[in-house]
Amino acid sequence: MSESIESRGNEEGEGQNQWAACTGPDVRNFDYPARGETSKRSAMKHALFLFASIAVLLAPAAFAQSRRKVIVDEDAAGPGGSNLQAIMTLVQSPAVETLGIAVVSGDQWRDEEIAHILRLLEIVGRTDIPVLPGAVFPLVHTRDQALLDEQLYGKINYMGAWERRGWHEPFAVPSTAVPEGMPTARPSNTDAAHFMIHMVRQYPHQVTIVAVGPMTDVALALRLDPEFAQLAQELVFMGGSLNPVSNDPEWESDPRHEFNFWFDPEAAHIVLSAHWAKATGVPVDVSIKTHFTRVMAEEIATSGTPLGRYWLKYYDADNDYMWDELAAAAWIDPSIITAEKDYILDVNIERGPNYGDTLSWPERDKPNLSGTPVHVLLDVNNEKFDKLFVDLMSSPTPKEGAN
Ligand SMILES: [Ca+2]
Repeated sequence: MSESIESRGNEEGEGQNQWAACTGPDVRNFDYPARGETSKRSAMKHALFLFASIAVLLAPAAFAQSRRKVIVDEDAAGPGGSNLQAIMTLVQSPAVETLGIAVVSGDQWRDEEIAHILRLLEIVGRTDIPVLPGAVFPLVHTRDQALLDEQLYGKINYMGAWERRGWHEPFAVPSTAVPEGMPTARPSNTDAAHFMIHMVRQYPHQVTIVAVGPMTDVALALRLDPEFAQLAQELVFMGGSLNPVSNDPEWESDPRHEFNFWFDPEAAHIVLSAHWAKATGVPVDVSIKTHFTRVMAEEIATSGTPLGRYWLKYYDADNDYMWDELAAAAWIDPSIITAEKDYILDVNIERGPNYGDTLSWPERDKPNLSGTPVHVLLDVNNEKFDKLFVDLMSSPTPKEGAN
């Protein structure tokens, strides 16, 4: 048998989960309280946290406690590209504690994506950060439905894992699809939704969820734990499209079509209908104002780090929008954003030509049943954003325990 891992199933879910047979200890001990125990547990945790904080004040590592906690949920296709660059924007920041990296199907199937992010974590020496397998399939949407819709309503310009070009089965990880080399590191035994729930309960109101792929995992967490949205500090997502100014054919016939929402419309509807403590969205409108240039890749590579060499090696001028990096960077430094507006957002889940399209209303026009107003980011200071990104990627990767 070659290095390729044989196909183990089909889209209907038959076959074996590539990462399900992983063995070894979980990276976190779970202690999941029943509903109603949250406030008691929070009070106890608060007391413990206070005690720990005082102890830390006396310790030289006091700075470590001030780092902002994040879980990134990403469709981590690679090698290189926006998904992995966004994850590393968070991992590279000394001000951020990346609790875990959840991986969901979207741009590629989940198992191939897991291979890409694990290999990258090996390259930068951060395999201590848990990688959590998320949803392989959207809640309702299927590839067969998308192919049928294409016949009925016209060409769909981008289908991610469902593309005909480069197609492989969901649970296959062909070595040809992972040219950077197959990882030896393994993902966590814990799934993405349970990990996120556990973390927001362990650190109530302190964990930001950066959801920069389809929203399947976040929707599952919301359905499993009705307090999830309120216990998270903030939701930051890349998704949706309002009125993008672009000649790109992806939005020419349908400017409200955006991939993350369209791949799993029902999940996005669940997430946007939830009552978050705070929600921030990065739509296509502002994403397409950003470009990762070869000059930037070459500048990062002069740092001489393995990460710098990796970005330059896998630089792709045909996919240069910095979709997800912008979401991560704007959370780290909101001053890179120059225009934003609150909208109520939702997704069209009616079957038909506009299935998966973005719906939006300003506050004054909102429907009665609606979720949290979303701070929608609409413009960016490119010079400041590019500098932040290049500086982060040119820096040494924070060591284990420091991020
Ligand atoms: Ca993504």
